[in-house]
Amino acid sequence: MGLTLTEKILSAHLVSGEMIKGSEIGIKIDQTLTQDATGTMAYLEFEAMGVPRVKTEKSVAYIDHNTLQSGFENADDHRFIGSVCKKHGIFYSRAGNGICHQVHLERFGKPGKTLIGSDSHTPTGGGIGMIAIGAGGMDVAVAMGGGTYYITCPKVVKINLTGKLSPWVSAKDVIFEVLKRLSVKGGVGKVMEYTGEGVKTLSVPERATITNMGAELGATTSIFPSDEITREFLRAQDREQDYVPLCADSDAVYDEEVEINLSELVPLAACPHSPDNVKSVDELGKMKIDQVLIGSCTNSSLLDMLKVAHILKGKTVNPDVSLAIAPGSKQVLNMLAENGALGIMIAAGARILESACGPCIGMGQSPNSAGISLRTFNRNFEGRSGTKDAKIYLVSPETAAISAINGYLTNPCDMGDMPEFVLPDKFLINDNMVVAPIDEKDMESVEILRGPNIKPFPVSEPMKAEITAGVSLKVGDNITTDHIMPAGAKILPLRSNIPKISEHCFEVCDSTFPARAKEMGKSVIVGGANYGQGSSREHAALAPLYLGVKMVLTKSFARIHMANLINAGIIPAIFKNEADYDRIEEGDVLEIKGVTDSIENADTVEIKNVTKGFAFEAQINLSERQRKMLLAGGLLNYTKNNA
Ligand code: MIC
Ligand code: SF4
Repeated sequence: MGLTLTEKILSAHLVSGEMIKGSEIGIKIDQTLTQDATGTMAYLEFEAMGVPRVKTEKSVAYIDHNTLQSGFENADDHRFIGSVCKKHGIFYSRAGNGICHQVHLERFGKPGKTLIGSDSHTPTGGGIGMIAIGAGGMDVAVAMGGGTYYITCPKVVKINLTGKLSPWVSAKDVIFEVLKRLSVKGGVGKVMEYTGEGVKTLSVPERATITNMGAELGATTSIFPSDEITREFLRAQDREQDYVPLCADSDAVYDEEVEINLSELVPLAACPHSPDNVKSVDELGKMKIDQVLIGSCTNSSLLDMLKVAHILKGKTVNPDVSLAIAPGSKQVLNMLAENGALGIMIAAGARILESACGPCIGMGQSPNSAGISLRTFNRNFEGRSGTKDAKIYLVSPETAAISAINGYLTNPCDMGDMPEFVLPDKFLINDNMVVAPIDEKDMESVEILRGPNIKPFPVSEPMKAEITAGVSLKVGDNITTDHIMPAGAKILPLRSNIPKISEHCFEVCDSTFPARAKEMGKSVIVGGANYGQGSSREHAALAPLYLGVKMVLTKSFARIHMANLINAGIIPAIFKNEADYDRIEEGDVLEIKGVTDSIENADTVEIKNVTKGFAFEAQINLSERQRKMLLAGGLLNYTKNNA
């Protein structure tokens, strides 16, 4: 029986477990990446492990999220991360060099390698045939120290591409189509593997747009084969030596199959407030818009920007619209400056932003009240833009650019013929903003520079035999980590300070939660299905931990968040009977006896609702290792116990 590409790479990196779908496997990690909003915590955790030099083939720290610097906090974090890099053998991509996923694809990713990153869009690397997975900071810290990374051995979904995209239809529309069909929880426990004749019609940046936004499916990752197009891309990046041809066996067996005929796709948009709320641009009609933002790790490649410049050429941004553009990397921005495309954008009236995440994570450019904003980004969760009542529509760069000119949502296909956009034979290569690791002998004397906002992270205690705790919060389905631990310009600077940031925990749902949870001392959060979808931020587990949350009880969890809860020592429990969700209210007192026994030996725990006077069961379907971790009080205690 032939193997899928996913199975080939995973089994080549397997260090524990067996390749049995649904069981836990441990894999060796070749590369890691961090960004600054999750990086400070990840490096504090790495320091706590006491490993002098990273043991990966390559670890890179990017500064791209917290670049607004409205106070000293972010700059202090950058300085801290820079000094950790110097001391521990990590490449340091300075602020201004670009968004982690874009730069990693350009300069560091390698087909066939494994990469984990403390950012959920790490699967961008699947665009060049990597197994690239988003993870919590603590998992990345362990991998940097040479430790194994654990995942559930995924099912593999074949996404068979046929045909060819019509002019002005974009890679973004491909992933919208997948999201429309599978939903934001359709990918949990699965890898999306793209194959078929249509693959060779897509360039590397287009493939990367698709794998990047596969994160929105909840998938473990997404991957394309590494083929001649990958070779061309790497050659143009002066990295042909990193190329290896990789694909699935012709008789590979997949768990599920999805057919997409690229020729049949039309421009699509994800409507508020979820990336899977997909409609066609035509269906939405000529909606008047207030803002257009082009950029983010999904759509900020040179190819995207060249298309945008072509559309803007000789035009002026509509007087009722604000258009801002953030090229994804210094390489992209520099090339746009050299080939004249940047001049075209400026002349049209675009507001050029630095190469960073910026408005994608609410760092500036919040829309006006009830504003309608078209964005080429990957997430449109409520409030993420910084304006609670804004309506965010996710669209392709082509749709965004033409709409910015017209002032209303426009189908780019109305533009008629499309010129051929080709990637250059050679990208502009200048890695001067990446600080390489220093000589091993000089590393020890490096001083770590800590700012006053950098506080120690909370560590859980070993699990107690009995938990009696009140329900401090009850929420519904599809709660994102942007609900649990919001980002944005005001809160992101607190990422290194868990006591402070926890005051904003669940602010979007119920601003009284932090005080209540603290007052209760110990508490349980009750949630619906797909709890914790979205980002990899472990702050969404560390802040609840700090506030005394002992268990999160839901209908189901998103992958990264569930791992982060276990790493933090919080029990992720799932209602055995979903109807019990309706029988619990905020304020109810829950009693769980024999917690340690159940975690050690059973797949369920019995929970008594003392207030309402009934008992019910919750599942704790965990691996041996996860059970031990919970008993020890989280990954750090567990690692120390085992050292
Ligand atoms: C996001 O897009 O939500 C982020 C900000 O990049 C997060 C990471 C974070 O919260 O720092 C992610 O995707 O993991
Ligand atoms: Fe940055 Fe946005 Fe990409 Fe997250 S999704 S890494 S915030 S650009």
